[in-house]
Amino acid sequence: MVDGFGGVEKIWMNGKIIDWNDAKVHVLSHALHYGSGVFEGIRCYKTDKGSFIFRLDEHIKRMYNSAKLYLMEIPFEPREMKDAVKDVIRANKLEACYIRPLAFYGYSTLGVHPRQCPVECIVAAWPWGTYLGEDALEQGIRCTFTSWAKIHPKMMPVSSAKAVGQYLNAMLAVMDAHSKDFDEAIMLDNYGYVSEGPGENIFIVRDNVLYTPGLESSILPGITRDAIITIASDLGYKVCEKIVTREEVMSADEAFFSGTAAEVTPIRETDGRIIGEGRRGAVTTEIQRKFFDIVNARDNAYMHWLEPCTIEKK
Ligand code: PPE
Repeated sequence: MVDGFGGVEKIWMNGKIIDWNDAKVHVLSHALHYGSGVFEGIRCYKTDKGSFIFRLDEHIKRMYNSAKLYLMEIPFEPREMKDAVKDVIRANKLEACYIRPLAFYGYSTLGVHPRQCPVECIVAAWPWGTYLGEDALEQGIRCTFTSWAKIHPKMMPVSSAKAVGQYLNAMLAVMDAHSKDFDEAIMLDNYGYVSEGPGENIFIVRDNVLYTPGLESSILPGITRDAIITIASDLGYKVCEKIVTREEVMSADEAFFSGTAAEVTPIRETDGRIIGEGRRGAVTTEIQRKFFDIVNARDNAYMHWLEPCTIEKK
């Protein structure tokens, strides 16, 4: 008997809510051999006004676009996938959780071309606290520039698709950082410019202006990144998407990661260089506070980013 993450008991698989322990695939499934899947990471927040899923439509839209780029046909409508997300949250009575939809080529034949392999879909959800450690959101984290370059869009559609196999590149980066006792890696692109973290976008602050690498730097254009650009602009900050060099990160007044799992995580050091004052800076604090106000339904101006999900109390 396997325990579900955080005691979760149910998973949505191919249209049905089933027991966590029954959500299995054959070892000769195509995705296991070739990384042929597309996925999303979404968060649902428990607020004073009920539970809300952050930017669900945008995540579902990105998932279908990821599938399109890999010529994969998801055998459910986006509307059904949205319902699946809510169904799995409700089935587990999860007031706050991380949600993982995944579509992948399953079991039929092997060989790189997926041919008649069925496209299988799951949506799992479980409680997931801070991504980069207990104190990360307040104290900030220590990063290293890994020597593993981010995959270039000429090699795979990294700037639009969130695909399973692409994360081998990210895995090497994280393992490299951890082996050197850093909390997280920062990846450079094929040309040596700053790209992103293995699972996060990066922002720096200099003289009260925010800078973040653009699409030309092999980034996944994160939905949180998009939210941060909007939030910062609404707060009156200038936000500039441009090529960012490693030394600009090292010399910045502040730096932070953004992402669904990472939320807004300050970066306080890279490779022995203290960033700013070595702790969460003033601009990061203001943006982070606004972000948490928004996801916790405390800011009426951004309620259109929140999808309600009513959950029966346990
Ligand atoms: N870049 C990459 C490579 C990435 O994987 C993510 C999300 C982001 C940027 C931020 O995108 P968004 O979540 O839309 O703001 N990474 C997901 C996976 C994390 C994991 O460890 O698994 C996430 O945050 O859910």
